[in-house]
Amino acid sequence: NAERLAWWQDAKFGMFIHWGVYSQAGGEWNGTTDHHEWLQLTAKIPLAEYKEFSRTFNPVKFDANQWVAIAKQAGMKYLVVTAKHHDGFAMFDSPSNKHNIVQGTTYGRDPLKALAAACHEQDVRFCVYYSLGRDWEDPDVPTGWGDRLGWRSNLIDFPDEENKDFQKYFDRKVKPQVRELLTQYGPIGVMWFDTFEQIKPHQSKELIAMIRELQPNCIINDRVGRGLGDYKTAEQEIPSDSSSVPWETCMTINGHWGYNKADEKWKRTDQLLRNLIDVVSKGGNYLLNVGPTGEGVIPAPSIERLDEMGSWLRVNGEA
Ligand code: FUL
Repeated sequence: NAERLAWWQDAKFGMFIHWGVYSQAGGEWNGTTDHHEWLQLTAKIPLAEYKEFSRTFNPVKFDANQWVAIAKQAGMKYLVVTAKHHDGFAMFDSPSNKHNIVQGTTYGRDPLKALAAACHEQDVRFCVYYSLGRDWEDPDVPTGWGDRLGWRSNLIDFPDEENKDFQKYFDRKVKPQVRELLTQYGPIGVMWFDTFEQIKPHQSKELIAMIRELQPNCIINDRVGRGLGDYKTAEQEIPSDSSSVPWETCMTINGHWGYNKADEKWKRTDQLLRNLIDVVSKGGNYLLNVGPTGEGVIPAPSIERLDEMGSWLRVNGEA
């Protein structure tokens, strides 16, 4: 474990990228403006309509080399991109499930291929985010717990929450897609799972075993299942003490993960640097998020801040 984690603990600073078909909306749907990567759920969009909307996704300005260069010059050593978020839409070429960017959009290409290649070229570790316990395209994903069962499920298309069978979804979608991610893009630095929700320990263990078999050096975060994985994930907060367990804080650079055009809550560069220093001083990693637009552009205020962080690190740090 320590050996596997060595590069990552040394890396300390990474770029999170929340990017999906939802990014096109910029957070706006039928006059309401606070949506984000949860658009399908929060705007109550039926799957068929969401699929139509996905069709129009065409990030003509997407430039993988530029994205990676932005991360690199900021001093970031790895990049974690949303391969599949809660909408269940694969932002990669997924032969096992049609709800994906190659088959389901005007764009018709695989941006993860380009990002993996650019990362390889620029010596930044390529990592992927995968929403495990929430998927609004598959009929068999019960979410939540107790009397909040169905809390984050697609109950519009699949209302029969009681009869959902996680195992079916796990066999039909999760395992094939995780295998695709681990075999189509060369080395994956981290499999960054989100939302363990209803997964059972034996299923998490099966997934971990598969990852270890395919890519023994791949690091797995704890959201693969309760108490499992290689490191602890903190979201939007920095723990008050250091810890002996490897950990990472992921954080937004403004107020949203996915692109929201009305969000002006940009954190100041000095605050971001203080956060980085705070995290690193406690032995953690800082995974700072950007939310590119539907066209594939990283918003200018994000680029500015990352530029400034990189300049500061070149003078004061080890970047
Ligand atoms: C959460 C998700 O629900 C958010 O959309 C985001 O991806 C964040 C990093 O993790 O659990």
